[in-house]
Amino acid sequence: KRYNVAVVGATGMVGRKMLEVLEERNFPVENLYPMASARSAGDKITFMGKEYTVEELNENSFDKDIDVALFSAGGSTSEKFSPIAARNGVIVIDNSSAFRMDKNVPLIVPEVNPDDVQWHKNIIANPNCSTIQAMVPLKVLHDAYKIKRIIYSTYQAVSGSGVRGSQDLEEGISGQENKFYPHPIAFNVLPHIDVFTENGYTKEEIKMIEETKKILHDDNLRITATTVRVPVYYGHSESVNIEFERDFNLEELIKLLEISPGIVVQNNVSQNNYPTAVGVAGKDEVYVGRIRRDESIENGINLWIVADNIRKGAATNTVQIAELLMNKKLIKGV
Ligand code: A2P
Ligand code: 11C
Repeated sequence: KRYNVAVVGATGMVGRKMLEVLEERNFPVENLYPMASARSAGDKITFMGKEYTVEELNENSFDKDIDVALFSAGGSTSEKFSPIAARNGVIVIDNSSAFRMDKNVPLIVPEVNPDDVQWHKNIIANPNCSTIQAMVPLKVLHDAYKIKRIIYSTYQAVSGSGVRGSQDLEEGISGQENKFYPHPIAFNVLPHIDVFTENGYTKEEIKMIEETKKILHDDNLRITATTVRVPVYYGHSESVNIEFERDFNLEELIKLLEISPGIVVQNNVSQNNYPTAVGVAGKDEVYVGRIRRDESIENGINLWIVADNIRKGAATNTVQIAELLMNKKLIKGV
């Protein structure tokens, strides 16, 4: 079977990567419909050796026979157009935050909660990038030792803010003033991602906390987070401290991570071997290292988790959800 696929936001940073990942993984695309705003309508893109013309997204875009639409054109575009697509029988996989916490919308990391796709009502959400990469190893450990509490501290790349974030870093390095972030990002570290809310946390921190509970199906988890922007172009790094209900054997815990799909363990510190943002750029797996007991508490562990935020954090995870639908025979196809 082959599938008619729309990519909404096909000219953006994530949309372009989605096209690249679909091509790399040989997704059986029958017809491709690249969509974007009026600004880039008419632009040409090449996909699997064929040339396509970018269409302007509008109310009638989903009148065609489209099986699945991958959306990455911002929250307001998703809010407006995903329901229109869904009503037309298109399955939307949405990379924005618009529907993630909606009770009728599954929030999926394919290695973690694949069975949740079963109850979709034509909209499926792709989690926030910093949540996705944490979920892959944490699910394995939650199943084995039952997580009680998580402390997330993140070191996130400027590409998470799109083109304007990367520009601020590049221009800042050459001595120009910051235009996008509230402070210079070049040679600096900003404890601020997305907007601040009433309780002093940022939206990014709240996303990590709430999305973790939804994906791991556990509202009792105690979670706190500090999310930080660092002057790195690609790759989010996370220091994750976990307290378990049950005791664990460190060797066994490392083995469990090593044998789990989607994870690469780089944990040989005597060889200076640990994951770095630059080292994982362009990779689809989640990398884990610096695995060590937290000796200040009973059943605690520290992990260093790194992944390419545009790939596993966005484009790859979205394409994997489409593959999951295909493998579970949940999309029609032609
Ligand atoms: P366009 O290139 O026409 O502006 P990024 O996150 O890298 O800025 O990319 C955002 C993507 O979302 C782009 O493909 C952009 O298209 C698309 N986009 C933004 N606003 C809209 C909109 N109102 N309708 C359709 N596509 C949009
Ligand atoms: C960042 N995590 O690094 C954000 C970007 O909810 O999809 C992703 C925002 C989102 O800035």
